[in-house]
Amino acid sequence: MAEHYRICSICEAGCGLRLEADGRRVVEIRGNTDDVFSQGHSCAKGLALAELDADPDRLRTPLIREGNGFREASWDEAFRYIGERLETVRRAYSDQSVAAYIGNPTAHNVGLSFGMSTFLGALGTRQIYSAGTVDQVPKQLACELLFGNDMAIPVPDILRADYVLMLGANPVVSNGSLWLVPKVRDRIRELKARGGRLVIVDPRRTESARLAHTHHFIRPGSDAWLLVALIQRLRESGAALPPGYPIAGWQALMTSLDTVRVEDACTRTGLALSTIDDLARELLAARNPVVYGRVGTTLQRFGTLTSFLVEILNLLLGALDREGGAMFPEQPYHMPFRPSDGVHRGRYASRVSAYPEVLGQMPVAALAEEIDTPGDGQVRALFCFAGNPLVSNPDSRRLERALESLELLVCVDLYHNETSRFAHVILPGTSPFEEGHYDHFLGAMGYRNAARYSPPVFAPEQPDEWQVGLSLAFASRHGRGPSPAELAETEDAVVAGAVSALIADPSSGIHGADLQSVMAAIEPERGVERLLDLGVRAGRYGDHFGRREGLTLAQMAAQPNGIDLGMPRAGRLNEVLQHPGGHIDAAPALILEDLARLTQSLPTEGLVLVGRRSTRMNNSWLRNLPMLAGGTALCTLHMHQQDAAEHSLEDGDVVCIRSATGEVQAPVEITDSMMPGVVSLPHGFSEAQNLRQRRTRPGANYNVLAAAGEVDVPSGTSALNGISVAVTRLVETA
Ligand SMILES: Nc1nc2c(c(=O)[nH]1)N[C@H]1C(S)=C(S)[C@@H](COP(=O)(O)OP(=O)(O)OC[C@H]3O[C@@H](n4cnc5c(=O)[nH]c(N)nc54)[C@H](O)[C@@H]3O)O[C@H]1N2
Ligand SMILES: Nc1nc2c(c(=O)[nH]1)N[C@H]1C(S)=C(S)[C@@H](COP(=O)(O)OP(=O)(O)OC[C@H]3O[C@@H](n4cnc5c(=O)[nH]c(N)nc54)[C@H](O)[C@@H]3O)O[C@H]1N2
Ligand code: SF4
Ligand SMILES: [Mo]
Repeated sequence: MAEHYRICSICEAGCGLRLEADGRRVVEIRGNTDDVFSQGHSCAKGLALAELDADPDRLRTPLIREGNGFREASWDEAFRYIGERLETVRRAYSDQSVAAYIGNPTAHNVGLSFGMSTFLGALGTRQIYSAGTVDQVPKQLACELLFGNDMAIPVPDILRADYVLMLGANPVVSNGSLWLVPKVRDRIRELKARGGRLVIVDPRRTESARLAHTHHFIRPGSDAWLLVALIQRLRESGAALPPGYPIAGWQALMTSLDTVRVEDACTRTGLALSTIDDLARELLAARNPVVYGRVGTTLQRFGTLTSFLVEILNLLLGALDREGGAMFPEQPYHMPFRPSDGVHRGRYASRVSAYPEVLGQMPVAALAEEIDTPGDGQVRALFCFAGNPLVSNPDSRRLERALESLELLVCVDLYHNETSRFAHVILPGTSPFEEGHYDHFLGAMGYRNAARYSPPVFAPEQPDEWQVGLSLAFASRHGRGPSPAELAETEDAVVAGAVSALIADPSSGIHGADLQSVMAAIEPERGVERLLDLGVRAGRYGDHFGRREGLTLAQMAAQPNGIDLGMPRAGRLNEVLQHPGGHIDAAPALILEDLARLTQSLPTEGLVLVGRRSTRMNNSWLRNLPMLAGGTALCTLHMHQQDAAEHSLEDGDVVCIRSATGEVQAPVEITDSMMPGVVSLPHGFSEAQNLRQRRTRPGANYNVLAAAGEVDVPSGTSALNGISVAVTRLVETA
């Protein structure tokens, strides 16, 4: 038996795990109690990683479509097939007829993420889509507008806060999002033990709400009304923007907000005036208040405006960039900021519905129509990296027909999923135990700062995902996969490019260094680890290649429990602000315009649908592992007793849920945890069979109900929460 350490790569909590292995087989997994960041935390999903690793249904060989099925193929054959088809499509149409979709796990897989980026660079297409526009892009756009920096995302300092107002987030189940907070239950208990309060605003009394001091129901999509009302009430009570924030447009924003009537906020949110007054009073009285919003505030009609107002409220409370407030944590890896050359939105638009580009991508709301609408620039080929858009994106039925019509669909995935039923080639991803792990994308969003890296537990039995990305980049140029020497050459060129970029970057620790000596210094690391070593050593805690004492990747690898880097530092605004004037922009035109859209919008009528997550799934995957069967992973429609009575429904009745876009079926679960008038269905399920995941549990695909055209206008992000639905009984209970 051998003991190994591994950071779980499934979600943002990044739990440190301790594995017992018998040769190549992991026989036991436990949370690592010595981990400086996660302190022993783990959930059922992390513990099921051994099952995932050993799962016979996990893909291990490339598959090529043949008739109605797939046949196994060699990597060489798969890359040649892809290279040739890609060439045919580009010749027949154009570079813009090739699209890519970036799925959520790429954010937790540094090899895949960096390899894929090289490939996307080689493609040169603007048709780039990602799970971001069914997730966090509104928050990133809000930060881009405010700070000129979409990656400057404030995080609640839960260890020092004494009042946390949380909108549309359920960290007890999700383990935090754009906020790395393993063991959140303990953090909430500690907050309460020191006399602090967690207040949750959510149309469902969630698992987190049960631990909170107070919970308030809110009508879906109406958080912006509440936030404006709170800002008004606070100002009426004498609160003013604390001095010291470099800010432009504050007064202009306040004048615009004054057009909203607090009484209207009550009608829209369903909150009593006295509740809003109480919240305002409590926020004002708190010493260290902080406001945080997540999926419920981004995946809705006013995602950008709501995310923006969360930070405006944090500013008014003096919480932004202050201890106990909404802070900007740091990570070892040097993540270069985007150039501060204006807001990265609307520099071009999508072909069919003219959705503005957002942070270099197209909203997924445009994906199906870009594929199924003929004309110049029509998408004919799609590369899908660790994603399952057929289940996670809106209007699944239309997207299904669109995917079926593609001339080339390539999926890189651990499993055969709903989307890859229509693939021409499926390339298997590496088992999590066969790749190194470092949270490069989200590392600067921790509840405290830490340096943590896991090397691969086992040597990969196939090309790792970094190599797959580089090989695809090679195939897109040469029509075939690379030889080992060509792969090494491609890798060297990519690494040299990254070194040059850091040398040219004044914010990196190796600004102006010599290319050859840096290349030589990172030479001992291989694969994507070479890039990680580079980024760590050039970063905030790095050794700057001998310019000072500091971290290297090897040092991090030598500390399997991680290295604690302390509490987030206050006063980082000047570092993160990227607007040319070095100020916060409180009144961007996009936000002022959207405020008008809010006040002119009509309330949603009738029953309204929102989503929920289960501890035993991660979005659409992990539905197949025996350890994760049962429990809370049930695809039921949660409904309040009052609504059930009005619809003559009983617990367990199978209902048809109908929206303007589609219909699905699910059993009803009557519960007082729902706000009357709001029903909840988890996302991630589907009815599809034949997925080569023999044990997958079927269920209703939520996103069949979601209209592609319903978006948060500034960001194009899909409004997947707050869908008007009709619910009718389908089958009598037995
Ligand atoms: N209605 C509704 N829809 C939603 C949401 C919601 O709340 N409600 N949430 C949205 C959110 S927040 C997100 S992030 C998206 C997610 O949307 P997607 O990213 O499109 O979908 P996932 O279900 O995360 O699928 C991930 C796929 O990656 C594969 N995979 C996992 N790990 C790896 C790996 O290391 N390598 C490779 N190659 N493949 C891997 C899995 O097998 C799975 O097939 O869904 C969104 N959709
Ligand atoms: N177990 C598990 N963990 C996960 C995932 C998973 O699928 N399963 N997914 C991971 C991913 S990709 C992400 S992005 C995170 C998401 O992390 P969270 O945002 O914490 O997760 P959700 O559970 O979707 O919480 C959203 C909440 O918003 C509420 N809500 C819906 N509409 C509204 C609204 O209009 N206003 C308000 N105030 N609330 C609303 C819902 O009822 C729900 O409770 O979780 C991550 N962690
Ligand atoms: S909470 Fe669960 S899925 Fe998330 S990192 Fe920890 S063990 Fe993995
Ligand atoms: Mo997500």
